[in-house]
Amino acid sequence: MKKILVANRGEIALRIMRTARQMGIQTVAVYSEADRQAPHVRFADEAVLLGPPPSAQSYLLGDKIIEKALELGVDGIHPGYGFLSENADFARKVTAAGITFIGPDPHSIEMMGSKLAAKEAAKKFHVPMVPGIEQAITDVETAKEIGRKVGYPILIKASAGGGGKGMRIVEREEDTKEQMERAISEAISAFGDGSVFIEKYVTGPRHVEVQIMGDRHGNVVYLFERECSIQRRHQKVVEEAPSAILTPELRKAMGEAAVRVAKACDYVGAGTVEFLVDINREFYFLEMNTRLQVEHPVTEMITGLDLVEWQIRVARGEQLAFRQEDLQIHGHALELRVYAEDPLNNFLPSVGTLSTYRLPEGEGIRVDGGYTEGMEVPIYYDPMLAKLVVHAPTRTEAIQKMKEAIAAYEVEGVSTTLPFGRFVMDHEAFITANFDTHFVQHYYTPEKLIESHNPAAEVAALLALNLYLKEKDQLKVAEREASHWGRRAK
Ligand code: MV4
Repeated sequence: MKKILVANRGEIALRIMRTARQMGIQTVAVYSEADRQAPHVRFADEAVLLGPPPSAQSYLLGDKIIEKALELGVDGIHPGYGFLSENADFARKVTAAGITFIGPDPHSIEMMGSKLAAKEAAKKFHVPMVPGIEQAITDVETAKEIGRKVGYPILIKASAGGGGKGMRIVEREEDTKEQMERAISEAISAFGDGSVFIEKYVTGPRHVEVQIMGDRHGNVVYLFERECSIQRRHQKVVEEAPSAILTPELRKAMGEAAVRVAKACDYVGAGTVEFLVDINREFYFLEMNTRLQVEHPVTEMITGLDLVEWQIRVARGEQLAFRQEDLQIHGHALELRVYAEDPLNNFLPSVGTLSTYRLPEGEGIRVDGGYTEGMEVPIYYDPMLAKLVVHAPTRTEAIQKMKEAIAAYEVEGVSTTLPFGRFVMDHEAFITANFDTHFVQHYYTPEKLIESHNPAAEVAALLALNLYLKEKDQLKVAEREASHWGRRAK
C-alpha cells in the first residue's frame, strides 16, 4: 500500500495520516469548503475538495471520493469513524474499484448493522444476551407476553438503530401498545425499517466495550476493555481503560465472548463489541461497532499498540504479530472528549473562534486534535475539539494527571467540556469507580459545576498571590536597605 485516502476530517483524519506517514505511506485528504485551511488538509501530501460544507454534499459523497481516489492512484481508503465508516455499500464500491477498504468486509458491516442479525449470530456462538427475543415483532400481545416473562420494565429497540437511537422504555404492561406503535413509527421514519425487538431493561448498567482485532488468516484477539459509562444522551464524554470493576476472570470471559462475536461475522480489522454490565457484574452483548472508535487511544495507551497501524497491516494481508497471551495491560488511561459545548447551558454547541488555544504537554499526555489557535469551530460537524488522553501507572495517578492536563489546557472564545471533565475527576463516585450510565443524570447540574469550581474564589486567590509577590519585592528592597544594620529576625 503506497497511498491512502482518508475519507474523513478533523482529529481522526490527522491521527490516521500520522500513522500512515510513519509507515512510509503517502496520504490524501478530502475536504469541504468549510475545511479549506484545516490541519488535516495541510498535513496531507495531497488534498481534494469535495464540495460545500454540509456532509451530504461533501464527506458523505462516496462515489465522488472513490472517483478522486482512482484519479490520484490511491490504493487504500480509510473511512475513520462516522460519515461512511459503517456504510457497507461504500465498502463494497471501494473494493469493486480495486481499492483496499481499510476496515471489515461489507457482509460483516451489514450483519452487525442489523441489531437482530447481530443478536442471532452472537447467540449461535453462546454470547450472553439480555433476556428478550431475537426476532422482529409487530404484535402487541406477543410483546406483552415477553414483558410478563422477563418482567417490566422492558426496552423496545429498533433493529436498524444502535447507539441509543430508536429505543423506548415500557414501564408497565398497559403502556406496551402505545410505546410499541411509537417505536415502530420512529424506526420507519429514522431508518426506513420498522423492525423492532424487545429486551428486559437493565437498570443502572455500566457500558463496557471490548476492542478486538482480527486478520485475514483466522486470528482474532481482544485488546481488553474500555469503560464508557460517563456519557450524556448516548454521547460519551469520559472513557477509561481498563475498567475499574472487571476482575481478571470477568475480563477474560468478556474478551472471549467478544472474540466469538467477531468470529460470528468473520470480522477483519479493528472492531468493538459493546456490553452492558449489571450490578451483579453479569454481562450482556449489546451490539458491535464495525469501525475504529473515537475512544481507541485509551486502548493504545494500555497495550502499546497503534490500532491504525494494525488496521493497515491487516488490510494489506499481514498476520497479527501477537497472540492473546502476548498481550498485557500496562497502567491506566483516561480520555476526556473536549467538545465545544457549554456545560452550563445544557451542553449546547458553542460556536465561535478559538481566540486562545493552548494544549497541555508532558509525559503521559496525548492530545488528538484538529484545531489550532485562531480557528473557527464550524457548525456543520461534530463539535469535538480534541481528545485529551492521559496514561499513568495507576488509576489514581491517571486521574491526577488528567486534572493537571485539564488545568493546563487553555481555551478562550468558546465554552468547552473541560470544566465538566474536572467535575468528573473530582467526583467521589468517579474516584471510587462507583458509577453507571446514569452518572450525569444522577450527579450533574450546572450549579454543582459552579460550586465545585468557583471562579470568584480563583480570582481572589490570584489577586492575593499577585499582592504577595509585589509585597515580597518591596520587602526585598527593604531588606537590602536594612542589611547594613545587621541581620533581622524573619
Ligand atoms: C440497554 C439498556 C438497558 N437495558 N438495553 C443505549 C445505547 C445502545 N447501544 C444500547 N443502550 C442501552 N441498552 C437494555 N436491555 C441501556 C442502554 C443505555 C446505555 C447503554 C450504554 C451506554 C449508555 C446508555 C445510556 C442509556 C441507556
